[in-house]
Amino acid sequence: MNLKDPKQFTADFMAYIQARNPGEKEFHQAVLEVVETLSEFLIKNPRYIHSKILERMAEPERVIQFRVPWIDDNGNIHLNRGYRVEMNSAIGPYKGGLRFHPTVNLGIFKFLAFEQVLKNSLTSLPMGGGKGGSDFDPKGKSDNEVMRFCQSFMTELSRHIGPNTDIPAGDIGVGGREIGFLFGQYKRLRNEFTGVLTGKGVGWGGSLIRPEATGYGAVYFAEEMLKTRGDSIKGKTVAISGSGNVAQFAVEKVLEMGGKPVSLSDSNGTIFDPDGFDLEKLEYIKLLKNAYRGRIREYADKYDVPYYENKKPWGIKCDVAMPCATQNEISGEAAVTLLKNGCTVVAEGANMPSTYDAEHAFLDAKILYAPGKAANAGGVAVSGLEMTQNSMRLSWTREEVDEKLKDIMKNIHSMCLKHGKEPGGFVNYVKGANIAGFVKVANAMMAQGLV
Ligand code: NDP
Ligand code: 2IT
Repeated sequence: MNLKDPKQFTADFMAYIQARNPGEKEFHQAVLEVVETLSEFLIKNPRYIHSKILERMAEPERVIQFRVPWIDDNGNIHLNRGYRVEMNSAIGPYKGGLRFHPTVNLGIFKFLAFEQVLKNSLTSLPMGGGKGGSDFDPKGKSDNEVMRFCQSFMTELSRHIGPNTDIPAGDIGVGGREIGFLFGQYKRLRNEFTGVLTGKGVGWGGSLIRPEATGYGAVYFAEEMLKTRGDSIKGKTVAISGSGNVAQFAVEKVLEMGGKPVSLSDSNGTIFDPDGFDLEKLEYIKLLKNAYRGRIREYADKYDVPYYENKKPWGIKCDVAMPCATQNEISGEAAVTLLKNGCTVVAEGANMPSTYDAEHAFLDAKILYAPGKAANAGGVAVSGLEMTQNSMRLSWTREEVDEKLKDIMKNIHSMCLKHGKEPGGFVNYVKGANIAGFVKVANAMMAQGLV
């Protein structure tokens, strides 16, 4: 390992990661984005290098992979694969979402878990990092099929999790319905009513504002960034991708703050509403996506607005872009288009939605660019608040939780400024978030010895 030149240090470290984790391209990308912003800091603080902290952080403490058999409504047997990557427990029990999507694999869960460790550290709450899920596709399945799948999945997962060990939550394909089925099965197997999952219904241990938290938090973060340039969301045109949990509540908060959200998408295409959404249109979107589980194209039919089949929203002229669907949804080319069209703020609601090239295009253009681990930390932060409420056996009001969420997002923003400000005043939020997130976990690992 080269201990003098940050670029060579990064190259050496990545050669090690690639050799050790062959073929896991999303994991390589997530580690690269961290190492290249940390290398200078590490060279100045060699104690972390000598203790092999980064190597240890990039090696999951435990990986669980299991078989998930289930029966559909017609009596046919199906087989899926379940995963839980327990990445790091230096500052608290493993914490992070479950993703049900046919495209997942171990490398994707490792990237998500690696990011989660740093994100959870940024929230200032005592949570380690983990991630899991399955290649099960909830699309087109009946409620009973989803329930049987969740019960089978939890039957194995329940051996590995617990309110002081590992606390899963939702992510893509896992919302309130799935958390309910998973919780019910855990409770039945263990004969214990505990806060083992977050994102629960408010009537049975869930926190107010948890469904809203990721989208709201990402908009609060965008507002904090704009403040540094004496500006605000008010009056800004905002292009949003996705149409699930994060995207819907990003739209809601942008509207509340006087911005103009104009797009949403799903894996089939993008809708563009030149007049912007309003609360009534948003109600329709929520009904369409959450109750009918329909496609976003149906919005374009109803409101007679353009629908771009198989396209993402990044060709739409906007001031602010909020990718809220999935990883690598902004290509380098799309980033250049966004910049050319005058976009000056990118706040990532999704995890790693910008490709490596897109990220570097945003950084080179010196726009206000917030990586997911900072901008979307509001979701897991309110999950942390849900855990606190469960432990205390009480529940806070909407206002109390929202106030805490705002404070946490502001605090993450301040930490990014502290560690990411470059000579000349530009704030590299990627660097800021990575260093701030790393230091807390690294110091805890150093204090706890070689484990
Ligand atoms: P949802 O399942 O509610 O919504 C996901 C949305 O993204 C859907 O519109 C979906 O379209 C689209 N999408 C998913 N996969 C793909 C794909 N491969 N290609 C194109 N579109 C896709 O998930 P969330 O809103 O919860 O999650 C969105 C993002 O936010 C993810 O990156 C997640 O990791 C991240 N995140 C979520 C948090 C949370 O609290 N839920 C917290 C922090 C980050 P379709 O219906 O066609 O699949
Ligand atoms: O990516 C994420 O931060 C989440 N999916 C939320 C995790 C959580 O435990 O609430």
